[in-house]
Amino acid sequence: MQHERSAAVLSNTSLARRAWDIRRKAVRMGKVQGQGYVGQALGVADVLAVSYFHALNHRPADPEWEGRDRFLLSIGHYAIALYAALIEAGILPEAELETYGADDSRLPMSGMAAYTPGMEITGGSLGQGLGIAVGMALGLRAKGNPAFVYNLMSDGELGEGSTWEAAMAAAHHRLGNLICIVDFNDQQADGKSTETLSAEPLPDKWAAFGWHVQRVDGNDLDALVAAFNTARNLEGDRPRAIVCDTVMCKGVPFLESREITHFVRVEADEWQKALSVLDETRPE
Ligand SMILES: Cc1ncc(C[n+]2csc(CCOP(=O)(O)OP(=O)(O)O)c2C)c(N)n1
Ligand SMILES: [Mg+2]
Repeated sequence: MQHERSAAVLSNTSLARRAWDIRRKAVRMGKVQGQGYVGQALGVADVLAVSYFHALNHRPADPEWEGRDRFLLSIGHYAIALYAALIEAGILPEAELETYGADDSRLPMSGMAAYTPGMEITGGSLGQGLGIAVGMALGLRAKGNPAFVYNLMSDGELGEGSTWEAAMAAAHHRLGNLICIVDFNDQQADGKSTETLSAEPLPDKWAAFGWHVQRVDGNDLDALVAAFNTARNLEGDRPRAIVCDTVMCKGVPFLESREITHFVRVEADEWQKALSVLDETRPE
């Protein structure tokens, strides 16, 4: 099977607009429910924009197309971020945004594969995504399918032993079709990741496990595009990790500067305020 490219490759200016749109959609969903992991969504929006509008080979009108690159959301609590990207990509209709978190919605607050087109796995139990990605990458290779498997995980998941078992297996099986993205926002439920259970020096760890590794500013679109290009085009069969240093609540300064925690506190009147702040910074 040829690895045809069907996703539009856009300029970085357009990517900035896509990232902005993803942020705005995530905040709109948070406003609907009055809650949601919006700090994570704002932080990872650039990574998702580059994934869905530059790197992924996919067909929005046919989310189950066999040749698609698989994008696994290991972190089920980031579902609000992925829904925003799936809506932006045209995989989900925009009107469904209003149903976020409601009974019978296809957009439950934690990601569930059975509910949502484009949600490849049910990833809420942390530390499972990379193992599933290894199995998928092995399966695709066995079928002669040249698609990539992307696994988006968090820095909190680096403390799960299962992540490192999967990392070891990926290198052992020479899974050059596997790209693991770590959203390193230096936050987890108990505080800063580097103070709770540090995984540093993180690039050295991935490298020691036999992976090709890059570490980039995960809110820099140019750096992300370059890193994804390198990961996709790398010769050889090492699995590839991209550690993305991101800022929680990126793009909404009054939230960025708040004492950030896993559960960023957004007061009832602040959802609209956050939308207004974004509206002032809309890229062309
Ligand atoms: C196996 C497992 N243990 C605990 C949890 C509860 N939990 C949900 S999110 C989270 C924080 C994990 O760290 P990270 O994803 O880096 O947090 P964030 O950046 O979103 O603050 C925890 C402990 C879980 N979902 N799964
Ligand atoms: Mg984190």
